[in-house]
Order: sequence, then structure tokens, then C-alpha cells
Amino acid sequence: MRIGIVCYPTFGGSGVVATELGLELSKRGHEIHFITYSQPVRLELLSHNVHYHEVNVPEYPLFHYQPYELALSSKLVDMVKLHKIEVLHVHYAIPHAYAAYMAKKMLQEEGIYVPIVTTLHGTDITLVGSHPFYKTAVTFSINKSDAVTSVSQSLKDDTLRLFDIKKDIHVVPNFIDLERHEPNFTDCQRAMMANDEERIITHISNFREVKQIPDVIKIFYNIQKEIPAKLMMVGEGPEREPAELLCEELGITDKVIFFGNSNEIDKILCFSDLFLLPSLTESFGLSALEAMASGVPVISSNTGGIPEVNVHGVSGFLSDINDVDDMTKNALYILTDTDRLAQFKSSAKQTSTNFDIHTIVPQYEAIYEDTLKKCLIL
Ligand code: GMT
Repeated sequence: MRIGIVCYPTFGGSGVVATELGLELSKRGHEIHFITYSQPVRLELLSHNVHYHEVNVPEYPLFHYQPYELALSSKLVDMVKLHKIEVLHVHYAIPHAYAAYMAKKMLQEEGIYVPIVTTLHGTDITLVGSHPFYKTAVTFSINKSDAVTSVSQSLKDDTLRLFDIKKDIHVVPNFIDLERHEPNFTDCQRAMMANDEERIITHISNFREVKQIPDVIKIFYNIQKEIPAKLMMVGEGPEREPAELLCEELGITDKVIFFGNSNEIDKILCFSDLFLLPSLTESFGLSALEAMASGVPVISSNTGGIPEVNVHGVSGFLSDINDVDDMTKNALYILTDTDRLAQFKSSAKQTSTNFDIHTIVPQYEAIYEDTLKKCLIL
């Protein structure tokens, strides 16, 4: 199949999922066309069946806001025609589903029918999409998609609660390439980061308010009062600077390393003992799944789709949002006993196998085939 994938090319989870989906589909023999405004961060290799088409929005002083949707929909029309793309899979409703619908209508004028599959990722529904400024257009574009998927049951429930949706929503959970997370490299350079007796705690995110970065720091502050420990903070975003200030105030700067954005997540996770994800809301929690696949247990909040990923008492523990004391207690329970830590590490890895890329990606293929068939009948 020739599949066009539209996504945000940044470090956000939706872009990561879209990129890894495209790469896996290409390995399964499909021709993949990424269409976005810069090359997706995890898309290192282009090949005969992985292509990238850049959407350019020229700056024009008349426009207060540059019209990205317009440029994207024009590019989609051009690429569908040029590469005979059969299905467009758009990740994140805003503005991708909207631009794809416009492209579809323009193509129909020329007798070309291309179905649109929209995947909802979370913030497009829970934080941004349901805002009155966007809600009408988001509802319209979801309802006009040929197939709609959400990355968790919780996100499906939220979507049906917040919007007037007439479409069936298929839950297709996010996935993980387990082979990539096998510690097959021998250079797990733990010694560079911490002493043998220190536990390594990790947090990875885009450092937005929803991630509750102060809670990450507070949980770590409590942990390091009890046992020797280091905190690895991976990612960039508005909450990074306040987090560094908080570490200074608490006198723990020598124990906290801020990495910024990294393409070496697997390496960082290979020497981690525990992952913290105390988010306010999270449709899935891809970073938690990546941690689990690397054998790192997760201490998280129990919000949104996280309970569908992190199993309480098995792959880690769940607590109420902002319950720093409970999260600290659970973290220490895991970290203070070497055998128990080993058990949680192994169970975390085992739990991650529920999201094996090889079982999830065929679900998308089935949706493409189904929508394509329906589109041909119409
Ligand atoms: O988590 C973020 O802030 C980024 C955001 C995105 O849109 O890229 O992530 C959302 O999609 C991810 C991939 O499906 C999910 O794993 C995240 O849970 C979800 N984030 C939220 O719901 C806050």
C-alpha cells in the first residue's frame, strides 16, 4: 500500500508513534510518505520506500498567522497525485484531520478518492481540542474522517464525552519495538552517571505543565533523603528552568542531571532503576511504555490511559495525581530491596510485551484495508 503519514515531527509522543509506525510499515513492504514541516526526529533513514516531503509555509508580512493548514492541504493534494498515495493517516486531529479533509475534497473534484484515517493522541482532545475556539472544527474533522483511532480506551471515552462524535472509534494502543529495547549493547555506561550503590531515577517528557515536573523533583528529593540516588531529567520545555531552580532551592543540583532532548533514550533507560510519570493527564504514556520495555518499573499517577499501560503492583505503582507521599512510598518500596527491584524490572519488561509492535501495527493495516475497500465501494 502507498500510505501518507502526517504528524508533528517533534519530540512529542504522537510524532514518535507516527514515525515508528511508518518505519515498521515500510519494513512490512508498504511505501511510506511522511508529509510534515520538518523531518521527524526519529526518522534517521530515508530509503526507497520511506520518503519525506516538506511542507513549506513562506512568511508573508500581511498574515498575522501563517496559514499552515492551507499549505499542508495543498501539499497533500500534490503528493497524493504525484505518488499515487492510497491512504492518508493523520496523527493528531489539530490541524491535520482538518487539512486532510480539505485535501480529500479537492482530490474528489478530480475524481481521486483517498480515505483519511485519523489517530487521536490525547492533548488534541483533552487539553487543546475541546477548547471552544477549536471544538467545532475538531468535531467536524473527526466525524469526516473515514476511520478514527485512539491510543487508549480512556482517550476514546474522553472523546465521546467531550465531543458529539458520530463515528466508531477503534482503540489501537501505542506500541513498542521490543528488539530495540533489548540491552544488546555492551556499553551501558552506568558508571558515568552514578556510583554502584546509587539508584538511578529517570523522567522523560516535553516539560510542559501537564507533566507535573515539580512533583518529579519532590518525589526524588524525598527518595534521596532515604537512599543514595541520582535523577536523570530528559527533555526540553517551559518547565525545565523552574525545575532547575527548584533543585537549587532544595540543594540537590549535584544529584540531578538535565540532559535536554535526546535521541539516546534507550541508552539512558538501560541504566535506569525507576521511571517517574506523575502527569495531570496522559492519554497513554508512551515514555512509561518505553521505560518498561527497557526493564524500568514506573511510578505514575493513575490518570487517563496510564492504568492501561502501567499495572499496579506489577510493572510499578499508580497513585492519585499530586500524591507525592504515596509515590515516594511506592518508589522506596521498589528501590530499597535488591531482589524486589529485580522482580519489578522483570515484570515491567514482561508487561510491555502486551504492546509488541508486531501485534499492534497489523491492526492499523487492517483499518487501512477496510477503509480503502469501503472507499472503493462508494
Ligand atoms: O505528552 C505530550 O505532551 C505529547 C503528546 C503528543 O501529542 O505528542 O503526547 C500524547 O500522545 C502520546 C502518544 O500517543 C501519548 O503517549 C501521551 O500520553 C499523550 N499526552 C497526553 O495525553 C498529555
